[in-house]
Amino acid sequence: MVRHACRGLTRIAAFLRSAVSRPPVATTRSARLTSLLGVALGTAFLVCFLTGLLSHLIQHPPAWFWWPSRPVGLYRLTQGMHVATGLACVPLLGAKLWSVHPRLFVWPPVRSVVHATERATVALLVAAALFQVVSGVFNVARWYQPMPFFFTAGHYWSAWLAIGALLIHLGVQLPVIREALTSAAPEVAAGTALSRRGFLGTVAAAAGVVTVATEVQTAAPLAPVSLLAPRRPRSGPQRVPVNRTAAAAGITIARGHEAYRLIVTGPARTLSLRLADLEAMAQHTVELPISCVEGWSSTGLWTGVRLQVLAELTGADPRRAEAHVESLQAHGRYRASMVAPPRLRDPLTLIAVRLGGEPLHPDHGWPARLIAPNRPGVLQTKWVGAITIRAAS
Ligand SMILES: Nc1nc2c(c(=O)[nH]1)N[C@H]1C(S)=C(S)[C@@H](COP(=O)(O)O)O[C@H]1N2
Ligand SMILES: [Mo]
Repeated sequence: MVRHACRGLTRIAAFLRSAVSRPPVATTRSARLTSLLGVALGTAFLVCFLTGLLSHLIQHPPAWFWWPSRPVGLYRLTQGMHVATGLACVPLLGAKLWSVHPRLFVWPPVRSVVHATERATVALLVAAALFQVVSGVFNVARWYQPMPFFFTAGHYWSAWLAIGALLIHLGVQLPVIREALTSAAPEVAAGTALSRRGFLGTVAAAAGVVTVATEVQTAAPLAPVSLLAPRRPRSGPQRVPVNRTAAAAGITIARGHEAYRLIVTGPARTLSLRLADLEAMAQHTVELPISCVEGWSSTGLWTGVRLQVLAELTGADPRRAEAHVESLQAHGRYRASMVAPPRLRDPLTLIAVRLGGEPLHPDHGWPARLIAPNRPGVLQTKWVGAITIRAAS
């Protein structure tokens, strides 16, 4: 793997050297190369956009939206694809920009109104695409200092800018793209250090290496080559990675603390449950992944009480009930989440008190946490202190 990556980098370097030392490549080959790269980049970008949009809808569901509870690992797959295709865009975008860079600086900069509009669209597309890729990589690396804005909102809205600019760009360039892709591939000029096929191969290899080296944070068997992944699937206490630690969330309740109560409020009555009360209720064990929006995921064996049972105890009709689950954590964006009707009565939806047969580690949400099938990690609330059950509208 490393040897392949080194060879790939050497080839890219040789290619770039030959590129700066010679005049821009012949027009046909350049247009064809740009078009081929465009197809690869466009495909990766489209998959990334759609899976990202899906993730956004799951986290902020409008009334018409419905996301199933099965298969339990579907979000793990779609979000894995989102991060994988996003990372593949890094080398593809670099290569694409390189292949057109002489034309980005043509003189005069504006020839007509149409030309000016097209250039403005390309400028917007480049800026939005770079912003997407860079902010995404920073988020996966959990490096928030360089982002003085709320990551999710910035990443989401710039995605719309990028896709809009991309559609306009495609519309304008369609004749050129069609011509470039349908005409016979010309011979590669003698003396070129690296052929077009070699260049494309190198870019594909780079995209593959970057993707695999990061994405295997999801696939345990590939963990040893996961050089770029900030999370390993089996790292962390109880062999599950931790997103936010108890200390970082300001959770002060110590393990075994007698003061803990889970307050469950429903239509007929309010329950105040000690940890021992929860443990005395019927326990169920389920195998479910934590699937973080950052692309890492890890399967755990969770044991606890069904949320449906708690809802019924407060006099709610579980067919219509929804739950607002709140953390002991006082502040922070992910301190609460909603569980809508079909998922609330799902037998796999638990207020878990154990992970891998042991009491939850404080960083995994001791004394109790929510775990439900097929949803983003941000909605799997830790350190649950209060649950409000009400009839869904
Ligand atoms: N109260 C609270 N719950 C939370 C979070 C949080 O910041 N606060 N982070 C969420 C996120 S983003 C993820 S990915 C999962 C990770 O769970 P783990 O740390 O047990 O792996 O917890 C979720 N539950
Ligand atoms: Mo997360």
